[in-house]
Amino acid sequence: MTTVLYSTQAPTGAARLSSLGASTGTAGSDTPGPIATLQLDNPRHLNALSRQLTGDLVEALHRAKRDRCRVVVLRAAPGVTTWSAGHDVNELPGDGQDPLLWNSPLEKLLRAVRSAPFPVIAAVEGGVWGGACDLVSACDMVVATPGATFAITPAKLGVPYNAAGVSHFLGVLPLHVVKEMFFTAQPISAQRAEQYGLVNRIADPAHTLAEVTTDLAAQVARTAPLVVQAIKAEIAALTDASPITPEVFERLTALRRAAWSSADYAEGLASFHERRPAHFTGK
Ligand code: KGA
Repeated sequence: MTTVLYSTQAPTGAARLSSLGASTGTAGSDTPGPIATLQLDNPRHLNALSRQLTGDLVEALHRAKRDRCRVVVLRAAPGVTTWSAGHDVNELPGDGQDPLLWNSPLEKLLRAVRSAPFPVIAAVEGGVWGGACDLVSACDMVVATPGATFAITPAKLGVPYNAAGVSHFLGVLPLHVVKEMFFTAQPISAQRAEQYGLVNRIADPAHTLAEVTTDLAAQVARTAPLVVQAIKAEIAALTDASPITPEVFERLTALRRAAWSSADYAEGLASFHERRPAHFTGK
């Protein structure tokens, strides 16, 4: 059972969603269209970014590459109130390990989006939480409904976010907004996200999110794919560049280790499971 639906379509054609394993072309054809749509499809778990769902998304991105798609749309089912609840909290380690290791499933997914040879457009409806906000930030463009919200929640859960993740947010949002979002863990509206440049377009009520997103994707699909691929790689290389000395890296790691091995980390996870606010003591 996959947790992602996959389809391709021509810029003017209708999408036909299927489970990831099934063959799919544009409606009425077996030839893949240039626009691939990946739909998060685990509503029972609020599309939490579990090992399975992140793995399915990476596989779907590979498939879009094999299908020679020129642009990918990443969305949830129409009408959801939660686009994704973020990292699957049940899969965060409780045994003194770094919760966000380089090779963790979410990190692999973020790298797959950033290194994909085509633009990935997030089509957002509902709440985007924690690691899902990182995923949306890793996308190349974002279209949102007026009611969409975005929250960066590690400080609410006691999870010391890693420097790579923080740098992703610094790449798409102003400094003080990043600080506000990390330090308060409160959601910001789609309107604020658009004002800051995280969101490219808000779908106005006269058009559906799918229409606005497909219109944007169709424009990308008509441009020169090798140029788009090269420029995406150039932008990634230029925005990834952040000089950190080994000493600074070690200091940041020590600060993070102190957090993930603290009683507060256990308290953050316990508060989530017990559905109560966390009481953090700094120990
Ligand atoms: N991981 C695993 N299960 C989750 C989950 C998550 N991130 N979020 C929600 N669930 C489960 C929840 O335990 C419940 O399970 C079900 O989904 C419905 O949630 O039915 P069960 O077995 O009890 P709920 O809370 O009843 O739904 P709701 O009232 O509609 O509220 C939806 C939201 C999204 C507002 C609420 O569930 C919520 O606040 N979730 C946590 C959001 C969050 O803070 N995510 C960040 C996860 O951490 C993360 O990404 C990292 C790595 N980080 O921040 O550093």
